[in-house]
Amino acid sequence: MLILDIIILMTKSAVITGISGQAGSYLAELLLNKGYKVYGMKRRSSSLNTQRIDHIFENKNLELVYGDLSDQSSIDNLIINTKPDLFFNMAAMSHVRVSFDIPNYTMDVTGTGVVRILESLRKNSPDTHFLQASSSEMFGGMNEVQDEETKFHPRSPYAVAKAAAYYMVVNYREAYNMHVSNAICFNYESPRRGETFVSRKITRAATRIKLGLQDKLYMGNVHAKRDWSHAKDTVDAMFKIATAPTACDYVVSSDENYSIEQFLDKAFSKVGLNYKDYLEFDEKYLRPTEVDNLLGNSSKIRKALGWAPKYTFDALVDEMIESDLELAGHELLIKNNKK
Ligand code: G4F
Repeated sequence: MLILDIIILMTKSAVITGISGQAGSYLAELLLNKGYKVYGMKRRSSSLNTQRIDHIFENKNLELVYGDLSDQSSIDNLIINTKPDLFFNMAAMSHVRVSFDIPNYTMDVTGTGVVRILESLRKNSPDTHFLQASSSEMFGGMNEVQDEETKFHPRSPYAVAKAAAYYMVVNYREAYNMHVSNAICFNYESPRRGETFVSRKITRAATRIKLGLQDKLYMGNVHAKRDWSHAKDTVDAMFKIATAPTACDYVVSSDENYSIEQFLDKAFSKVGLNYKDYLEFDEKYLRPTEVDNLLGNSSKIRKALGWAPKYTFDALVDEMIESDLELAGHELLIKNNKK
């Protein structure tokens, strides 16, 4: 056997669905740095949506494969062809507000999509360790500190789909003794966060307003509270869960929460502005049922797997503002050059 063949046989491999998303891209970096061969599943789209992984595109250990959680054959092919050591499901229709407009699609992708993966793993690669990116949205209306014992009370089609997927993971673990786990992730943010989620919407607006590119910021309910982490800390927890000796479900949170208003205050203050001078209410951003208060207790993963977040809330907002100031600066340059 050639040395190259031995190296290939020894190299661990991982599949990431949703690799072009915020968390998928950080997870890909983490796994490549640890020497994994990474297969990223991405959806076909006529417009380019790989900006978050462009910087690792040339890495010979990264391979992108077209697939979709609504398409069983693409999942089967990926699993049969790769038989990965680890499988991370980061793909979903992940926008809570939008899930009220497209509930069937949300259920199919965010809920049933997970059944498709689990069934395929059971039949084709039962020793693969599987990690489901579950969501704190499943706690929904539970207005208490939330941990692994807290009851679910989902308040959106998205949260219902995530809860169904969560229980499916638990069932496959119990029924087939597979290494399948849930990371119950509270909100995770970063400069790579999509611009329609509240944190990035705020940091984009604060920096664009600062540079005169925008006048107002239209938002919905700013009184809800969220427990925010940096996406890098969250994917670090996911890796620890997937590679732990025993499969289990863990809350992944910062254990602190802040209202959207506090986020606004912090972000605008960092660029020397008062958010109250720019904030306008628009009811189109309200949800038929809101989740008022998310606050995690992550002591289980801290004790069992030694995980702890590295970023504070302040450092997270700082990094987002810094990055969006640079982006707004580019926008301004382009705008001025067009004149
Ligand atoms: O940023 P958001 O859209 O995130 P949400 O709904 O908490 O969900 C995110 O976190 C979950 C984990 O807990 C994930 F599972 C999920 O996929 C997603 O990543 O909204 C946060 C809060 C909500 O209370 C919302 O009503 O901000 C409030 N909000 C107020 N105005 C707004 C706006 N949200 C958005 N997106 N846009 C607004 O203009």
